[in-house]
Formats: sequence, C-alpha cells, structure tokens
Amino acid sequence: MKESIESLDAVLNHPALPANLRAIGEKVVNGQRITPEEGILLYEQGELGFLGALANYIRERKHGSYTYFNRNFHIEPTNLCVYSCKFCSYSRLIKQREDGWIMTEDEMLDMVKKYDNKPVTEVHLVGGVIPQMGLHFFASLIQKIKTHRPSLHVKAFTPVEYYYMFKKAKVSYREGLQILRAAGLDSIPGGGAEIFDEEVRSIICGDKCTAQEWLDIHETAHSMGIPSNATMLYGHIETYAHRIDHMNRLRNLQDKTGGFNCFIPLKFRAANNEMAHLGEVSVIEDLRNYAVARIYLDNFDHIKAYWPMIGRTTAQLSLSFGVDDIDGTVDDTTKIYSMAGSEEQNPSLTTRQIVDLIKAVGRHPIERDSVYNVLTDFGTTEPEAAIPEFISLPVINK
Ligand code: V47
Ligand code: SF4
Repeated sequence: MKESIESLDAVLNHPALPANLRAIGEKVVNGQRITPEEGILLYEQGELGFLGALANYIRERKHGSYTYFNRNFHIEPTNLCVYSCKFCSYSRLIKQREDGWIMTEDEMLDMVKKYDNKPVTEVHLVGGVIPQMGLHFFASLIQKIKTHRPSLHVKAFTPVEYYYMFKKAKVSYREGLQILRAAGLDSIPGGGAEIFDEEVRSIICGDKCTAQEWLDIHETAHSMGIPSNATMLYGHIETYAHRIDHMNRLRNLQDKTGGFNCFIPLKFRAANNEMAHLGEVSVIEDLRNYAVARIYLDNFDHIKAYWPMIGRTTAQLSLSFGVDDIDGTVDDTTKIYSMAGSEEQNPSLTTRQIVDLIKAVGRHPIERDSVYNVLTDFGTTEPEAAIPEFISLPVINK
C-alpha cells in the first residue's frame, strides 16, 4: 500500500498532469465519487500510467495485495440459440443444428459427478436459449445437482435465459426466481449485459432482452437475497460514453440494492462471428478499461479479469490496474471464448498454476467461495496441502 500511495503522489504531482485529471485524482484519494463526465474524461485523456496508479491505489485500499480466485467448472447445456447476437461465435441457430449440441439432464449430472472427490466449490451453468430447456427442466436439473452435492454453489443463467423461460412458463420474474431458488439456485452470473445503450444494443443484439429487463431481473434477484455479477462487452462499436452509461446504470442499481458481487469487463473477441471485421482493441486499452472500471464503480467490491477470455498474461498485468479477482480454475469446461478466438484454447488451470500465476506478479493468492468468503490463504498454504471445502480461515490481516 505504501508503494501505491508513493507512486500515486508522484503521478498527481507531476507538473505535466493536466489540472482536470489532477482534480479527479484528488477526488479518488479523498474517497469521493466521480461523475459520468469525469469518467468519460478519464477514458479520453487518462494515460495508462495515470489510470493504473489511481486504480491500483483503490484496489490496494480495498484489498491490499489479495487476489481472489475460486475452484469452479462450467456446464454449457446447449449452444443452440433462438437469438442471433452478432458478436457471438458460440451459438448455432436452431436450423444449423448439426453443428450444435444439446446435453441431456443425465449428461449434465454426469459432468457434476466427474468432480466427486475434487475440491471444486462452484458450477457455472449458462448456454444458448431454446424452448426445449425451460424453467421446469432447469429447476429439476438444479435440484438434482444439489441433491448429489449440496455444498456445490450453483451460479446459473443470465436474464437473457430467465426472460425467455419465465415468459414461456407464464410466471413473473419473482415467481420464476422463487422456483429456481427453491430448487437450489444460489447466485446469478453477469452475462447478457453487453452494452446497455439502446441504440448499440439494437445493432449488436437487438432480439434478446432489453437493458431494462436485464436490470429489472437483477434487481428482483437482489431483493430476494440472490446475489449476482455484472459484465460489460467492450471494444466493438461502442463509444467511451456508452461504457460510462453502462457502468452508471450498474452503479445506480448497486446503490439501491448492494446485490452485485463483482464487475467483469469482457473484451470483444473477433474470431468466427458477424462482427469479426471490427478487429480487437489493444492490451493497453484492456488495461485502461479495467482501471476506469475500478475508479468509476466505487460501490463494487471486486473487479474481475476473466482469464479464459483475456489470456493469462493480460490477467496478470490487470492485477496492477484495479483487478483483484481472476475467476477460477475452469477446467476446460467452457467453449464461449475459445470459439471466439481467445488465446486460451483449452482453458484449464490447476490450483498450483493459478496460485503461481498470482504469486509471479507479487500478489497474494486467496481462494474464495462464490460470495467472496475466504476459504484458503495460499500466501501461507501450499496448494497440495489444502482441502478447501474443509478449511475455513475467515479472518486474515491484509
Ligand atoms: O453475455 C459472447 C460474452 C458473455 C463474445 O459472472 C463474448 O462470473 C467477447 O458473462 N467476445 C457470457 N465476449 C459469459 C459471462 C461470464 C463469463 C465468466 C464469468 C462470469 C461470471 C460471466 O460472454 C455474454 C457475452 O457478453 N461473449 N461472445 C465474444 N465474441
Ligand atoms: Fe444466444 Fe447468448 Fe450467443 Fe446471444 S450471446 S446468440 S443469447 S448464446
């Protein structure tokens, strides 16, 4: 923390720093919230070193060097989808069924059973949207997962899937979420948010749930005590003002509910989709974006870099630009990013690898559960020695 204060002091007192950026820096040091206009200014004028010093200061004020991860795996029930988001490399329209997969309930339960005796704590369940897989199909699946392994945290479905399945089952958001929670749903992942701006949204994914429907479903979940994450798909046709508008809507909802665990910027990856001609933004832009997110979202505890999408090296760099979480071991169970051209073609890390990756950039690895309770302090425990479901270290000096 001492180093981050010193480097921030040096940056803020640099004679070449424009007065408007220094004023924003001083607000951050004083713990004051920045305005949307100031957020846009940071994107337009903030250099990487300046943004990084500010974001790292906030990150270390909140978490010290702690860097969180969990042990998880994904189930993607199908890649068939009734929607046709232009950025999606993963889905196949129902009419192109030969390229797609639909897992049966038994196949998905077998996946869960494959992890018997392995120390995973979370299953992330998300995929395409099809009429055959509705509310009661998924309630039954979740219930069977929980019966088999009650301690496994089920983080499942985005408002895109919820909106479709609830409408089809003729239930309200609250009734639908109640049915799934009774079956064992624990939390909601951040997907489907893309960019909230209505005009951009209508171009890149005009046929799925609207921004307001996404926000309303998360708000309903929070009011029922179901926590969730939030994402933002950046680096395509959106402007900096659209990114700030997106984060502003999230910041407002978080003020109201406090139900978001973390914010996950998702870089648009350009392989095999209808927006491929746009190409991809640079790693510098990725780091600037993490930093502005950390500065803007003062009421979010955690900023996550999702390493299967961004790659291990950028995930390591991001830890100096406001990020304090790099998701989980994943175990090669997601196809969304490898199909979109991520450098991680078979995303899987052992606990040893994820711990080493974090330590290699001078950070302190902490295994968390899905709601950020500390499970194991890997700054002091060797990975081979830990059996995380049975170790609990709730109080640690940062
Ligand atoms: O909503 C799809 C994105 C999201 C592409 O909550 C793409 O812990 C980039 O939300 N380039 C789904 N992104 C994944 C997601 C997620 C992932 C990891 C952890 C969590 C969490 C949530 O993937 C979609 C969309 O925004 N996406 N295609 C693409 N070509
Ligand atoms: Fe379907 Fe999701 Fe792909 Fe959109 S991003 S086409 S909703 S699978």
